[in-house]
Amino acid sequence: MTQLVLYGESGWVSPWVFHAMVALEEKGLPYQLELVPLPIPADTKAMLRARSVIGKVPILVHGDLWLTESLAISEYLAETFRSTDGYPRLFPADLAERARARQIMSMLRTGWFGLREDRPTSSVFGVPVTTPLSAKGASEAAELLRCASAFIPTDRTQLFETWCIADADLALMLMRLVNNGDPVDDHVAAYARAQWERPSVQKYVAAANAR
Ligand SMILES: N[C@@H](CCC(=O)N[C@@H](CS)C(=O)NCC(=O)O)C(=O)O
Repeated sequence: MTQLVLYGESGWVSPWVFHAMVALEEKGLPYQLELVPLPIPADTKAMLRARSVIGKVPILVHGDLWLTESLAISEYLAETFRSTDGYPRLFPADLAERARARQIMSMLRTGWFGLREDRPTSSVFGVPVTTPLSAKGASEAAELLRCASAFIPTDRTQLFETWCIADADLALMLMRLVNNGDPVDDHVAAYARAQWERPSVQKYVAAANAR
């Protein structure tokens, strides 16, 4: 098999690298990890831009392909290492569920800046913060919890009958609240905690703890 390389970042706080790494882990694919510091030093940035155009991490390297954008990476992995060849799925088989998963991942990639600022990923993968949410953060948290409550069935700890990569992204966003002791409905908190126990997620968490 052509070697897969994942460029990540050495601070272990990127939700986008998290997404790409969980995707590789869930597929059960061997890959080499290359870590760059954030902000990316100018010479490394120039090298990455020369190869991937967008010099940001995550970058997946597969043969001649240098691919950025977390969603493009998971879709590439899903379409290259297919379930029909025995690889676990990343996206739901059902078209409506797949559309819903993409809707959620897209929603999580736009906005939420107040919540991100108040509850950065360093407070999920590192030390929790104790400062109260700002007005903007609180309003975004309420909207996130409204959406999550509607999307997550009360009798399940995943979005659909089978796990999908949107579960990892949604759980990470929710952990910004759960891990910092902000109020979260029981069934939504149970969902986030259950997702957090997945071996693919724990692989990232363990690496973050070891940094
Ligand atoms: N939309 C991109 C976001 C990638 C991104 O912003 N990566 C950040 C780390 S979290 C980065 O590489 N920053 C370095 C820089 O901007 O120079 C994705 O989904 O992968």
